[in-house]
Amino acid sequence: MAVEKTFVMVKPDGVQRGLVGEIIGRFERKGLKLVNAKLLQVPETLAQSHYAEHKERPFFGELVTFITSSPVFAMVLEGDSAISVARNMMGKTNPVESAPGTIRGDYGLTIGMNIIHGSDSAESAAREIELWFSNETIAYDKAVDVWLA
Ligand code: RTP
Ligand code: MG
Repeated sequence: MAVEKTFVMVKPDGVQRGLVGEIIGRFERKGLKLVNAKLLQVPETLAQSHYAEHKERPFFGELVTFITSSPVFAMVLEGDSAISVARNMMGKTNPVESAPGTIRGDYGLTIGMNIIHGSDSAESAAREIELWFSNETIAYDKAVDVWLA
């Protein structure tokens, strides 16, 4: 298993509903490590760059309006297979189809407000960590927690 970094963001609906702590707690208990995090109001240009792959889709305008509507909580998580582990914990894009036990399955009901974003591949993770955090992450001293993954 390879140690990976992934970009995860609690969307405006998740922040407004007070789910940031619950979501961070789930990832921490799973064993993923926070290596950067911030609460921010997303500028329109950042939202458009982040969702550039969807710019021709009919929901693109709504998506950018939603993501820029109120603060999001952005973070970088690190751990073994972090990208797929985080995606599995989030559940499917449509919360109606997400299994109970996943974040979207437990807390969401509509595709437009599905609480959380997570990088979908190694390429996306690299692009998004650069875009949101200029690649700045904490490198923990492994000697202090040698028994943790
Ligand atoms: P995300 O990028 O937010 O992590 O979500 P995802 O990979 O599971 O889904 P993706 O296909 O990348 O879609 C990005 C976001 O666009 C919204 N969406 N709306 N109205 C619609 O049919 C529709 N389809 C997608 C969702 O909020 C989705 O998370
Ligand atoms: Mg996506």
